[in-house]
Amino acid sequence: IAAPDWISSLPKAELHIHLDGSLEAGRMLQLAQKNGVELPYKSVEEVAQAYNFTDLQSFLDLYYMGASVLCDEEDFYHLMMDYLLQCKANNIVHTEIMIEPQTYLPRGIGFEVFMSGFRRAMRDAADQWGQSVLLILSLLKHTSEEECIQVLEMADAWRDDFVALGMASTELGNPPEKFARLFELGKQRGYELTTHAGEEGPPAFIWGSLQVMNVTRIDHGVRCLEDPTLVDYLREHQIALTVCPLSNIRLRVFNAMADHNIVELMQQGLKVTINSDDPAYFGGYLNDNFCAVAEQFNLSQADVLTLIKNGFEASYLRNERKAYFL
Ligand code: ES4
Ligand code: ZN
Repeated sequence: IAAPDWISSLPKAELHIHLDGSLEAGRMLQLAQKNGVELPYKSVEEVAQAYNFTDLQSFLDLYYMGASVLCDEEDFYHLMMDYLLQCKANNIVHTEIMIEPQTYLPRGIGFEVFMSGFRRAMRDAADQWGQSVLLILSLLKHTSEEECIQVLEMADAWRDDFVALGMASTELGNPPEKFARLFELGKQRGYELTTHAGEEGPPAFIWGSLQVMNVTRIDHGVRCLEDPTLVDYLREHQIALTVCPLSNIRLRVFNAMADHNIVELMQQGLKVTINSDDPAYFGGYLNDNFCAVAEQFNLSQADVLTLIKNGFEASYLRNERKAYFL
């Protein structure tokens, strides 16, 4: 579906994007060949056929396999630049990108390798078209808190490159309480705090994220509607939810777009934003996500503008920069 021109042409912010989730099949196959990495696909068509997910874990298995083709500085430059070119095409003037070092570190790829590639692409995009980017250090819930703390300490040498600390990956079986100490250490270091919660997990995991991890933003959070007291809390504190509509359909959080609860979330007075999550895997970048929702629910122009404005307001930009975009 092509996003209507008036939505596509509006400047937007994106707050929930995993950089590894923007690795397109064509680039993945090219890098696999170059680096001698074995993949179970021979063509872009075969990749597309394999992307038939039943839940979050079935996606994550292919997502980590895809990222295994990334090896050297140039690979990470291309990964970042490919996504930043999509930002330009989607009129995403500001983006906050999750970087997941634990996907690379076990293969002996250090911060200096991937951060050099990311920084170079970010500098080129800023020079060429003024792209605004902030990075989020995203740690993985399926790993131990001890390992996460080690990565947090490694990132001390790159502290100025990251505005926030976040968490992603397997939610079920990994409650917020598992990462209380990690987030205490993140807070001490002055990071903004966010986490995935309430995607597959229950409202209790959103409560725990707020009260134990002390986050000020929730990635997904769509299951909050099951707990009216939680909805009141999220509304009163205007905690932003970074909702990812196409992701939620592809991972069967909702069966179809018609069943998505984004309109109810907005009607409850919550600070909802629209994001792409893993666009190369879920079949759409930011404009496709806006378009799918606007079309399905016949959103008014005012609703779309509110969603876009929420993206800038909930961003981690400094107030002066934020005011410039608003
Ligand atoms: C993710 Cl959709 C989603 N949920 C949790 N973790 C993730 N990592 C990448 N995409
Ligand atoms: Zn995500």
